[in-house]
Amino acid sequence: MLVSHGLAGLLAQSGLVPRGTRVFVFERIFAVFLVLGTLVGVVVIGYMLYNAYKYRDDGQEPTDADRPALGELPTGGGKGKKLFTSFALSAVVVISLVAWTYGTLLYVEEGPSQAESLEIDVEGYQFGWRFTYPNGHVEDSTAGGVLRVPEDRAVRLRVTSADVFHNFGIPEQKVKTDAIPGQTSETWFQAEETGTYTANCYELCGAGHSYMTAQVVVMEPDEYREWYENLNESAS
Ligand SMILES: [Cu+2]
Repeated sequence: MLVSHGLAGLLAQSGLVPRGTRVFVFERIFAVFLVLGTLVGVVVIGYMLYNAYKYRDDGQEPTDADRPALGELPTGGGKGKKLFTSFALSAVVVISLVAWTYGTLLYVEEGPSQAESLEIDVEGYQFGWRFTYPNGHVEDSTAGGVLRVPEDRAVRLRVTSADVFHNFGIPEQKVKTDAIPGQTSETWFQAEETGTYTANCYELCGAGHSYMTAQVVVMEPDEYREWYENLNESAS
């Protein structure tokens, strides 16, 4: 654990770990796995086809020299060099991928600092979502309320539930976390574009589960500030 933490720390400093919104980070992870997976696939399948062709049936009877003797380990040619090289290469690829993904996900888990983010409490209930802003303003999805957030600003969500297990997620923002009664799960996201997104419940929670959606409206920062300040005035 200590070793992997140290490794992750080193990776974080090296600049190899992608930093940005969740959407950016998860897209980067997908791209890295896709490219490496394709590369490994091409090498493995290519080498297999090459050997299938090289050692194809030429119509001749195999001689005893072609067969391994009893107790002899097939070395794969080159006195085990090939075997060792392929094993070492796979180990390097797998270990680097694990370390890199671990470092990247540590960053995603941690998220931006509290000082620079907007905190919103999210409470799930059968069957809707309640959003509470720092000034005490409440938006309730079953009463037509929406989750309003500013563009380009980190939003920290403190998610809980009033009754049964729910799970809050906004697929377009690559954010999803448990909503459990008596417990608070923290997560974050940062929307890069204004627009309307949909939040869903991802834990089968009863007959109205599939209707347990909420709109997420990402606004221009100025527009958002105006909306938020007007709330303050009408509340006081
Ligand atoms: Cu639910």
